[in-house]
Amino acid sequence: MTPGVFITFEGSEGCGKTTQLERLARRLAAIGGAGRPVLRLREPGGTPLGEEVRRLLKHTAPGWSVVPEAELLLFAASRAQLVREAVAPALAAGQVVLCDRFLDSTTVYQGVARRLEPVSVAAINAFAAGPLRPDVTFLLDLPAELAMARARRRDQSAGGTPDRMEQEPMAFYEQVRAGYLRLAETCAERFVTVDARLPIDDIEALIWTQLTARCHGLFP
Ligand code: Z5A
Repeated sequence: MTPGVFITFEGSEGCGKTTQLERLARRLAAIGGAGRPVLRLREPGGTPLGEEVRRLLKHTAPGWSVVPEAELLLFAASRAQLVREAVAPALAAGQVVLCDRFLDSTTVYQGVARRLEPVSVAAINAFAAGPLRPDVTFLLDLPAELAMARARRRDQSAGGTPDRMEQEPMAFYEQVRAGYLRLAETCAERFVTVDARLPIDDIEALIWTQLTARCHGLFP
């Protein structure tokens, strides 16, 4: 483990990552982070440059095309900045870093669902993130239709419309889900897969139990 603790949340759009990241941040705040400051980040984004890349990726001007290769490199650019500007310094200072998505998203969305060559995706991930990997990754697993329905309900109640990444056919999100489940099996030492159909409170409790067990007494 790094001096700090790096925790990431993964899963399809609408699976509840942000909800659980916020719940975990609150729990940690309630115990004063067990003496460690808590930093909340998201991908794409998390730095001024990354937030600009996020805007480009999600709200591409009408009529623009974004080829999968360009999309991959934009996600990687945001991550390269985030790792060096925010994640690595925070971990070196012993902080707890909570990140809404990280390089597993690229492995699955660009490598599996967009069908880019996995070897190239892995090489670009390695270039962007260097050797940094999360200590624990919570995968919130939800059938694609349920996940999209949740995301749609949330967008409608906030008066928003689907962004560029939310307009793929259902088969795309089914591939995302299958890709994540395979990746979690391959990297079983750091992945915790959670049934995201459970009530929010139950998922929160489960994540806390898993985290405290895995971090060997770091958090009481
Ligand atoms: N992407 C990529 O392709 N490659 C990459 O390398 C990276 C990202 C880093 C980022 O979108 C997009 O970029 C994403 C992947 C791609 N695109 N897609 N598709 P984003 O950051 O805007 O959004 P997101 O990360 O996909 O997730 P989200 O929409 O913010 O959803 P969420 O955080 O997982 O869910 P939530 O907001 O916490 O919950 C959604 C709703 O469900 C909300 O109303 C909650 O109250 C409700 N909810 C949450 N949990 C529950 C439970 N347990 N039961 C019932 N209802 C619940």
